[in-house]
Amino acid sequence: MTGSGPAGGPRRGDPPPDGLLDAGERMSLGELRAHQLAHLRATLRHAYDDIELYRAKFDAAGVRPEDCRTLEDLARFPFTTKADLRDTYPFGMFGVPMDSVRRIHASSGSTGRPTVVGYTQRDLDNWAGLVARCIRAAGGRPGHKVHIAYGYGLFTGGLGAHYGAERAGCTVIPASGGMTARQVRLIQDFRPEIIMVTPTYMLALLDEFERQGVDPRSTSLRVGIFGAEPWTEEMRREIEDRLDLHAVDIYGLSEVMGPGVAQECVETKDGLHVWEDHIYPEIVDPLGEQPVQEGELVLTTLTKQALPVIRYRTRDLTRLLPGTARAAFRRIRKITGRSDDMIILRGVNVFPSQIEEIVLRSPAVAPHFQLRLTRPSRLDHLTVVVEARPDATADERAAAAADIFQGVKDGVGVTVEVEVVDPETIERSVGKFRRVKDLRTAPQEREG
Ligand code: DLL
Repeated sequence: MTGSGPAGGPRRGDPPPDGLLDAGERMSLGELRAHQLAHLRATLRHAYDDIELYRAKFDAAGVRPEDCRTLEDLARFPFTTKADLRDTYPFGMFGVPMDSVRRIHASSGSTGRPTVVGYTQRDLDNWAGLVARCIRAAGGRPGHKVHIAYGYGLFTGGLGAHYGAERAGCTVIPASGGMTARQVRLIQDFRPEIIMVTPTYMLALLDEFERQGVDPRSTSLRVGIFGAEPWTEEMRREIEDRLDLHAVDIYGLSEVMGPGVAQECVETKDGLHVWEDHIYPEIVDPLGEQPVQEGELVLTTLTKQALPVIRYRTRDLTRLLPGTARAAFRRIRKITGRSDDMIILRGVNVFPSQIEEIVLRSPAVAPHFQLRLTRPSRLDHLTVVVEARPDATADERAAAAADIFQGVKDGVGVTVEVEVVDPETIERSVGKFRRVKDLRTAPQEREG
């Protein structure tokens, strides 16, 4: 879907009326920079005074909070990584007494200890305010119903979206993830205008609509706010075409806050505005740690009390772009992948999103695919396993396999095997989907 939007919903070129922008969004660039510097200095002071790990790191690097006189001085301070949070598990990086912590979330962490994060009441208020801002930027308005299918629980997706939607004056339908058939019935019966869900689970919901004989384009949904995992422009087109809604991107991570760190505006759909009045972005070279235009996103919180983070290495790869729909806030380009998701195949860096672009161009296959990494001999071998569309003929399936093989060879520069499998044979996720299945017996050291 391009051009004007679906009937009854926001249209492209329809920014929120001025009355719907909050005070942070109305700051001029000069006001924003002054606000950032004041809050950055206070955050560095808070981290140094109240959190042992930061004091040790700053001392080791020979910097003190008062050395930060301009925003550029932040580059003199040490980075924070996920390992710092793991090493101080569970609460060692909290900067306030435990009785001021109102909520805890944790990221599951595929290996080892989870990372635990905490929020004061003010942190929760700020978070809800930022998610509300995201929902308005996506076209949400007071009175809209928001179906939330991000998981509730320790994951920040469900509750983060929930309080933001309430703050935006919307009616929340807290569906959480799973029970796909029921989700579809709820959407039919409650008629929400907005859905917040991972893009891969949206695909599972779409299939379920079709299975129940419901045309997804006939639903009440007008806006989808998709995040928690990478997704491509090709995926946006697929979802917008099948659902007749605006698909916009929301970014965030638990260590920094949760969903709502950055958001795409519906009127431009040109990358995600970082809400810089609360979070300060930098881009560094993932290996050399030098500032660069394109590389790893590094984030510093400016207002957080319970868990301030200084120069957090997100591992997410993107670039910073000037503001558009919200002029003072810089944008990040859609995240193409994480440095830890990168597969190095015979010396070539391969990201799952590159394969997604190619797979989604093939009309005979469905957007459900997985990458299987094996090591049959001494060399790694990548198989793209992708589902056929239900109506695809054997010839069409063979042609799709050949197209994907050639597309990956020409576009990415590696030789892969392509297996087109029957519909409904690849596992579905109800939240974040693990695109890469690593079946090598001795996994290679991953970058990052
Ligand atoms: O995924 C928070 C979230 C919930 C964001 C709901 C958006 C919507 P974590 O579980 O800590 O938090 O995972 C954070 O997920 O570092 C990225 O690698 C990835 N990620 C999140 N949003 C996007 C996005 C939540 N829009 C990690 N595009 C991040 C690409 C994303 N990757």
